[in-house]
Formats: sequence, C-alpha cells, structure tokens
Amino acid sequence: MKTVYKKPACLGVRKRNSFCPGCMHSIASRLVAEVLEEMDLVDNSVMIAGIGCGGNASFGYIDMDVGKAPHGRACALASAYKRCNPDELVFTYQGDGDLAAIGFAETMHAANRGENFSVIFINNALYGMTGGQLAPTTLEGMVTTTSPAGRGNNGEGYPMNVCELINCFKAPAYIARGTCTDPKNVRKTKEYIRKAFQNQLDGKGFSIVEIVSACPSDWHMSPKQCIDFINEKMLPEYPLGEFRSR
Ligand SMILES: Cc1ncc(C[n+]2csc(CCOP(=O)(O)OP(=O)(O)O)c2C)c(N)n1
Ligand code: SF4
Repeated sequence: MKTVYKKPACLGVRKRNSFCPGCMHSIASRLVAEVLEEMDLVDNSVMIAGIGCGGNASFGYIDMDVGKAPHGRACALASAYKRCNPDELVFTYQGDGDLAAIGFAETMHAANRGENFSVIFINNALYGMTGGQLAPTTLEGMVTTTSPAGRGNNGEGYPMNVCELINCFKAPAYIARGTCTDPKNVRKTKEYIRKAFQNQLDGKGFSIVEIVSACPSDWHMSPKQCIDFINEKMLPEYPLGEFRSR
C-alpha cells in the first residue's frame, strides 16, 4: 500500500511530546516539523523557544537545533542569533503569556525593527503550564484562576490582539492568524507557516503566524468542547486570515 501521509522523520525522534490530550501545541509543532521537512530546512534552522508548555517544544520533540530564551526574551535572542547567522532559518515558538505578557516589549520592538526571523505564536487565551492564569489574550468574561469573576469585572482590561497591533507597524512582512480546529484550518495554518518561512528566506523581514489554540486542561473542557469554544468565542475576537503578505 502506498503511504500518502506520514509523521515527519524529524518529529519525536529524541523525545515524544508531553502535551495534554487535545492540546493544539501538538498540532502546531507537528505543522512546523512538516514545513521544515518539506522545505528541506531541518538541518539549517534554529527554534528559539520561550517558557511554558510552548517552551517545552524545545526539549527535542523536533530533532533540530534549539535555543532556549527564558522569561519572554525569545524575540531578543532570535534578533541577535539571526543577525549573526543570516543564512539560517530562525523562528521563535511562544505562548501568549510568554509573547504578549512577559515578552511584549521584545516582540513589538523586533516587529517594528523588521527583524528577519519568524514567530510562531500559540494563543490559547491563558497561561497553560502554570495552571491557567489570565493572559493578555484572555477573552472578556473568561474565568481564569486570576480572574475568578470573569475578565473585565475586576480591572483586568480587554483582550489584546497581537496580529492587529503588529499590523500597525510599517516594517513587518507577513502577519497571519490561523487555527487547528478542522482539517481545512490545519492546512491553511500550515500554508501560513510555509509563507512566513519563505518570506524570511527571501529576506523580507519579520513574519508572525498566530495560531488560535486549545488548552483543554486549563479550560476544563474536553477536546471537542474546546473546538466549539474556539469557533464560538475565540474566533469572533481573533478573526482568521492574512493581515499582510508582502
Ligand atoms: C518572568 C517569569 N515569570 C513567571 C514565570 C513562570 N511561568 C512559567 S510558564 C508560565 C506561563 C506560560 O504561559 P504561556 O506563554 O501562555 O504558555 P503555555 O503554557 O500556555 O504554552 C509562567 C508564567 C517565568 N518563567 N518567568
Ligand atoms: S496545560 Fe494546556 S497548553 Fe499545556 S500541554 Fe496541557 S493542554 Fe497544552
């Protein structure tokens, strides 16, 4: 029988992932592995991973070179690494707590400078690894461990739309938001990742792909309920599509 779809050879070689069942980090990191392999970039790329469950993606799930940037500094490290190694593909892999809270300044300044690397941004609307605290991306009214009355009822402000913010800058080359709720969206998100990487190879500058994702453990939902929640609640706040493609 002819194999038409298989696991990327670079995935799960050194270590199997430890993501919870239904966690979209597993789909997102697989898509990254697929694109790297299809573009023949596995041996000429560096992933700069941050903290949290997203940061665990640096622990060898993809058999490639990795850098670890604790405490939100992934975009700063990626800027420096790419400037010193312009011939390598460099991308960060970050959650929303990492990128939009602790690492907000680094992300925005790297985007505004038009640094020539790519960002894979996993937006699951809270801090996953540490037990589900409020993130800048938490939805209005959403209950988290640090917004027990629902976001907005105790001075927590409003959801932060990272792609839209970055779209205010002149320099970025590619900005897109996808999700992984069904095969059509998975394919689209993969295409966004491919375009972001190609933009970087073409020297066009900063690219970001946000992936609206599920955290079943801290949302206290089944994987199926998570998909419904994304479709009904997350996507109206975080619309999908390409914001900019140069
Ligand atoms: C400066 C700093 N404060 C707090 C922490 C503790 N910490 C580790 S993971 C994490 C949450 C990460 O959440 P997110 O980036 O959304 O990633 P996820 O786990 O959802 O993938 C925090 C706050 C830290 N590592 N650094
Ligand atoms: S805690 Fe959430 S983000 Fe972390 S692995 Fe589990 S489902 Fe994924």
